[in-house]
Amino acid sequence: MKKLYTALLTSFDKEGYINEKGLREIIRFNIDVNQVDGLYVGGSTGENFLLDTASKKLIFKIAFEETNGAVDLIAQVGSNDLHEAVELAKYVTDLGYKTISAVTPYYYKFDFEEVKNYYNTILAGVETDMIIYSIPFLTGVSLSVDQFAELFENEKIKGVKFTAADFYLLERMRTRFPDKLIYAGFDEMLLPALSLGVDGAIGSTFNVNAKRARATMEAVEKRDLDQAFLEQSKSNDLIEAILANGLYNTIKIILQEEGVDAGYCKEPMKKPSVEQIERAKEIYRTLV
Ligand code: NAY
Repeated sequence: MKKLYTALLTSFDKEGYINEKGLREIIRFNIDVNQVDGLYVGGSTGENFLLDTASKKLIFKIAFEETNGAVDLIAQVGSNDLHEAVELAKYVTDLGYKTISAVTPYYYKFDFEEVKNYYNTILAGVETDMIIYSIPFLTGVSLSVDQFAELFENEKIKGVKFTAADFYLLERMRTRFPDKLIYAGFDEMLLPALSLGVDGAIGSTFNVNAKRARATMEAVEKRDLDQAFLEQSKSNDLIEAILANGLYNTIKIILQEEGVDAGYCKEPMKKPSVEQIERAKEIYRTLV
C-alpha cells in the first residue's frame, strides 16, 4: 500500500516562537481528520531551516509525543552544520524515531565525495533508516542515478524523497532501484509520479488536501486513470491557488478555518496581508 505523509507545518506565534498547542493541533488534525499514514517532521514545510537546534528538538519531541505511535514519523535532521545533523540524528533516535531524513548539503558547491561523507557521517552514530531529501530547486544540488547508487551502498539509506519534476530521472531510479523507497515530493505532480511507481508521497498541501491525494492514489491502484486525472486536476486547482497566494501562509489560514491553531510563519517569512487572508478564506470555501 502506498503511503501518504504530510510534511508537517510548524505553528509559530507572532514573534516567531513555537506555539506548542497549535503544533499539537496540526498533528492531531493530520492524524484524526486527514488520516495520513505519517508525518515528515522538520522539513521545508516546517520552516526548519529558519530554526535553532533547541527549536528543532522541541518540534521532534512534540511530534513524537503527540503521535504516540499512531502514524509513521520521519525526522528531517539534515543541516549544513554537520555537527548539528549528527546531534539531531542521535536526539531523534533516542526519542524513538525509526527513520530519519537529511537534505543534501547546500549553498556551497559541495562535490559528491563531500555529499557522500555527509550522509555516512550522520548515519555512523545511529541505527535508523535514512531517506535522502533531494530537492534540487531549493538546494541547487542534483544527484545522478549513479551517485544515488553510490549513496545507497550504505544499507541504512533506504530511499529518497524526490522533490523534482525530472520524470526521466524518476523512471531511471525506479528501474535501477526497485527495492528502494521513492517518495514523490511535488503534490501537484503526484499522478505522474505514481504512474512511474513511487512508493508514496510527502507533501505540504496534504495538511489540507489529504483526502483528494489519497483518492488519486486509490484510483491509480485501480488503474482508473480517468478518475485519477479528475482527482489530480481538482487538487491542482487548489494547489495553483495556494501557490499564487503564498504557500505556507495560505495553508495555515485554511487550517485556521478548520479550527486548527496553525499560527504564523516565522520571519523572514512575511505575515499575511488582509487581502491574502481574505483570498485564503475564499480558497477554503471554494476549492478545499
Ligand atoms: C518539505 O520538506 O516539507 C517538503 O519538501 C514537502 C514537499 C513540498 N515542498 C516544499 C518546498 O514545500 O509539498 C511540496 C510543495 O509544497 C507542494 O508540492 C507545492 O509546490
